[in-house]
Amino acid sequence: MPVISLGETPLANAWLTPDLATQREPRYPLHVLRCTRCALVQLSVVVEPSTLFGHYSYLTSASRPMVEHFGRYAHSLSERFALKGRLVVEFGSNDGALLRAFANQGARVMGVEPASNLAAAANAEGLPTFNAFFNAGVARDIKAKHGDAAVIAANNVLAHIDDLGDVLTAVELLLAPDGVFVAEVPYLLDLLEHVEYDTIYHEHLSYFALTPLVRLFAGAGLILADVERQKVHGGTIRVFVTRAGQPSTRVEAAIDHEKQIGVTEAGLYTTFASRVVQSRDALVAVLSGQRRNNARVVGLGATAKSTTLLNYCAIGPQHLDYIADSTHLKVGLLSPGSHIPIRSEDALSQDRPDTILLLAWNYADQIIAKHSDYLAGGGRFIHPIPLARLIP
Ligand code: JHZ
Repeated sequence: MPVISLGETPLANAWLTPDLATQREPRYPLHVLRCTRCALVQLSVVVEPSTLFGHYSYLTSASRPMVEHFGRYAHSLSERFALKGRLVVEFGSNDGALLRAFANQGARVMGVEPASNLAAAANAEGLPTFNAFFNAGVARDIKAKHGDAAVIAANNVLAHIDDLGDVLTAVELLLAPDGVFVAEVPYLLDLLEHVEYDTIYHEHLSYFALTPLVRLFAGAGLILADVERQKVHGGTIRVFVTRAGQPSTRVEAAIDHEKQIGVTEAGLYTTFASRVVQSRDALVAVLSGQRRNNARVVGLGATAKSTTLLNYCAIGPQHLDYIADSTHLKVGLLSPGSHIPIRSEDALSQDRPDTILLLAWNYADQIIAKHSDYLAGGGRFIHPIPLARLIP
C-alpha cells in the first residue's frame, strides 16, 4: 500500500562539483510503500548499491555526538559480553569510528566496508577493514583467518540492504555459538511520530518497526532477544539477536505497543502523510518570513536528510547562502538538486549569518551548545522538524 510520495529526488549523498551544476542530475522516484501484513515499510525502487556506496562522503567521525555514542556503545557491550581479546566484526563500518571504540575496550576488531575511500582510511589508521559488501564469502574468509565473532555489529546499514536474507546467512555463518548480532536501525515509530520524513531517501530501502524485524530474524533461525531505544538519528532501536534464548519482556512490550498503536493499519500512515505536508508548508513559511525581513540564512549540516528536505520543499540558493559542514570531503561541493554551496563549519564563526537552518536537527542540542556564542550574539536557529520553529 502507498504511504507517501516525496517526488523525484537526486541521490542523497550525490554532492557535486560546481562544474557539473549545469548538467542534469539523475533523479529517482521517492515513493514509500508498506506491507499490510507485516508492517515493513519500504521504498518502491532499489538503486544499484555500488552507485550509492562505492565511494562515500559521510564520515561517522565528523559528527562528535556519533563518536561519543559509539564510545558508550562499545563500553556497554564490552561490560555485558566480556569482549576483551574476542573478535568484534562490524559491517558497514564506515571510517572505523565504532571499531576504534571496541579496540579501545581491548577487543580484536575487523571491519567490512564497501566504500573504497573509507576502507582505505580505516586501514591506514590500523583498523583492519575488508573493502567489500558483507556476504557469505566474506564471512567464511574472516572465520577462516580470525575465528568466529563474539559480536557482529551493524549500525545504520540494515536499512541500506536489499537482500537481507543473504546478509543474515553471512551473520549466521560467522557468529560464535554464544555470539550476539547487534544492529541499530532508525525506528519507524519515531519517524512517524516526529514527522522525520527527511530521513526517507534512496539509501534507506526499509523503515523498521520491531514487528517485521522479529519475523526477519526468525526466518534466519535467529532470535530477537532484546531491544533498547537510543536517541541518535532522531530515534533508533538497538536490537540484540542471538542463536538461542527467549525474547525479553522489553521485546514483548514493544511488540504489544506496536499492535496497540496500529502499526499494520492505515490510520497511522495517513496521519503521517498529512503531517509531512504541514511540516513542509511551515518550513517554507518560516523561510519566506526570513527573506521578507532580509535575514541572511545558511544551513548547518550537509546531511543525507537535507537532500530530501531541500528538494521536497524546493529550498535553494535563494533561501540559503550556503550549508556549513564539518566533513572535509563535502566542503567545496554543491548540494544534490538544490545546488547550494557547502562551506566549512569553521566559516560560521567569522560569517555570523542572521539565522541557521538546522539540517542536522538530530544533533540540535549539541550544535546549539557548540554555537552558544552565536546565539548569545543575537543569532537564531530554525529547527525544521516536525513543525519549523525559530530558536529563540
Ligand atoms: P547525520 C547518515 O545520514 C548517513 P545523515 C547514513 N546514510 C545513514 O544511514 C544515516 O546517517 C542514519 C555534519 N555536522 O549524522 C557532519 C556538522 O557539520 O545527521 C555530517 O555531514 N557539525 C549512513 O547524513 C552531518 O552534519 C556538527 O556539529 O543525514 C551529519 O549527518 C555535527 C554534529 C555534524 O546523518
